[in-house]
Amino acid sequence: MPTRILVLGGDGYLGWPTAMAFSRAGHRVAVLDNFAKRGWEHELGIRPLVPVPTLAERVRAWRDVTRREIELFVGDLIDFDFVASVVGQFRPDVIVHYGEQPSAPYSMIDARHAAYTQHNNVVGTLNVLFAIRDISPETHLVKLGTMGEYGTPNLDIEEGYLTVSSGGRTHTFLYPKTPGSIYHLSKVHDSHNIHFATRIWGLRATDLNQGVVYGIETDETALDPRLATSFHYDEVFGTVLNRFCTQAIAGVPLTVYGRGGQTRGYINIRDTIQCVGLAVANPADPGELRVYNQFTEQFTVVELAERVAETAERLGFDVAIEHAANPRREAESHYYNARHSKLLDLGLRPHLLSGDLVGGMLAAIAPHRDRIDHGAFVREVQWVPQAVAAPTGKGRVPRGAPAPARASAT
Ligand code: USQ
Repeated sequence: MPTRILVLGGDGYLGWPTAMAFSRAGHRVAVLDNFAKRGWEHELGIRPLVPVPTLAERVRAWRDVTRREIELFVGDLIDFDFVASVVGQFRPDVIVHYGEQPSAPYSMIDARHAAYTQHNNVVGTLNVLFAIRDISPETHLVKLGTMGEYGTPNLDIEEGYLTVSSGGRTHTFLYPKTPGSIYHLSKVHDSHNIHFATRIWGLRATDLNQGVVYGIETDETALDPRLATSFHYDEVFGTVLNRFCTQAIAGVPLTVYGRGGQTRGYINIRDTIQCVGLAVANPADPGELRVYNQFTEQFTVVELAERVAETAERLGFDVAIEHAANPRREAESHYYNARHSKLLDLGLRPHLLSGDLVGGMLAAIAPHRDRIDHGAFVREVQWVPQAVAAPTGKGRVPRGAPAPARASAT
């Protein structure tokens, strides 16, 4: 019997490829979205590199190409009645939850964007938890968390939990979190709420603490140009390797922020799909919050820039690396050793960042070179605006930032 899988944020960079992969594997799949990400794009004056048809068009294209159906629910996770009605109607065995505002810079624009991000993400997830509790308590929640929840502590990062001994007694806690943005904090709050729901209500959940994702293609997006995913290279929604590859094709310097010793876990988009598949195939028990650290390799930002530059130069591009002033407040040189063995134990077969892989990304980006907006690379969102550093200054008004688009899923 195919599993019934509901993908929240099914219009997004990861949600859409995940939905297609589950559908192709024979599961019954529904996507839910409120198209908030498309609103944020309008708000900031940015667009994905590759044209992305509407979600309804992509669902139709999927039917044309594969003869498979993906069901579509349009609405907002902030609206509990809507969430409850979808859970009641679709009766998912699994909910894969990508339906959040996913950008650290977006959350740091100003007070409104910070409050919006936390309200949207935390309340949306709370509504999902209550809908599962009240309507479908056997449903397994697979929630996309982030490695950034942990921050960069000066000790090894365990996979979810830390056992502490004090005064002759021992207890295991969720690993302490010291994140570096309001967005990452929203995911920390989610993790605590999900932990509560498993401890107090006996729900089953898996929290995937994912590293920085890169990549433009999956097996399913490659089937037809209409199935492309929303690939961003701009300052707000573009993750660093996607930005560096696009900068290399655009012929502008790769923007390493500060000294570039910031170390993070990285994962290919194809491996995101594998990992979510492994989490779905190995459900948590009732009352359990299972936590996986979902990345495959650690790099500093400088190492990433050098890898991209090396491959791009081999392919005939002229690439410079710029050490730009860091708009963020983060350690630029630090200890980092995060465990990530549980998904490997379940059978993850990583696509590692080889020269060929970078070359493949550059080749996929190159045909869209004329669509690259050089203005989108610009750094404007400051973690500590000058107006804050100087006590007499006034609050900074960010470029074209009206009220954030209402709603939730990406
Ligand atoms: N960075 C640069 N130059 C750039 C862009 C970024 O040096 O042009 C640096 C940042 O300062 C940071 C690192 O690269 O040290 C990663 O930045 P990022 O923008 O790729 O990733 P981040 O803001 O941490 O967020 C992204 C996703 C988020 C996810 C997170 C995973 O947007 O949804 O949760 O990666 S993690 O970083 O492990 O928390």
